[in-house]
Amino acid sequence: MKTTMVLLCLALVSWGANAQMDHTMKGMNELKTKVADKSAVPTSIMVKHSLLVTSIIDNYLALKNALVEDNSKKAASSGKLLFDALGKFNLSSQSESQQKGLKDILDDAKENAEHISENGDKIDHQREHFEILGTDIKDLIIITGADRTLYQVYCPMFDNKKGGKWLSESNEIRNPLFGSKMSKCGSVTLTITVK
Ligand SMILES: [Cu+2]
Repeated sequence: MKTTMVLLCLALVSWGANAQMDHTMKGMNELKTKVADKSAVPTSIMVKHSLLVTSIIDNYLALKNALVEDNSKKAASSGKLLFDALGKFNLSSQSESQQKGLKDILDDAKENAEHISENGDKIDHQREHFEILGTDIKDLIIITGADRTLYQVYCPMFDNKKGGKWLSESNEIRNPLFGSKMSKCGSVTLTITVK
């Protein structure tokens, strides 16, 4: 079963790549080169160094690893710790022009973390909120900076093949959106490095 799922996942990844190729065949050569480059090299961005989000990243990654292990109780307790860490973020440490955007991101992240903490018996529900949370945390660290290298990983199978992303401390794939059901589904789409 596991092997079938992994193969299905791989098949979809290559189907996606083929669809992209078909599209570019009809398009201009310039576009073709662009897409080819994109698929060959994962994009990377560099953010400033900051210790302001250390406990947010720590607890996000603990939550992620609990979901990798299919441990919904641990995910709930990490979700609570993450909720608290998000609440402690000092907005006044940031420039005034960034505070409004940051507040929106933090509010959204807190709501997702709260739902995860309150649904220790519903791992699928936790995973839905966790997927959205990954984008919040990425958006947050692009503004605030980070204290370590992070990888954004994409699995095309999540949510009836709409796909889903998360952040990881490692480029080795361990899938928190499916856990042991499809632990190897995913590929690094973005590397976030620290200046
Ligand atoms: Cu919910």
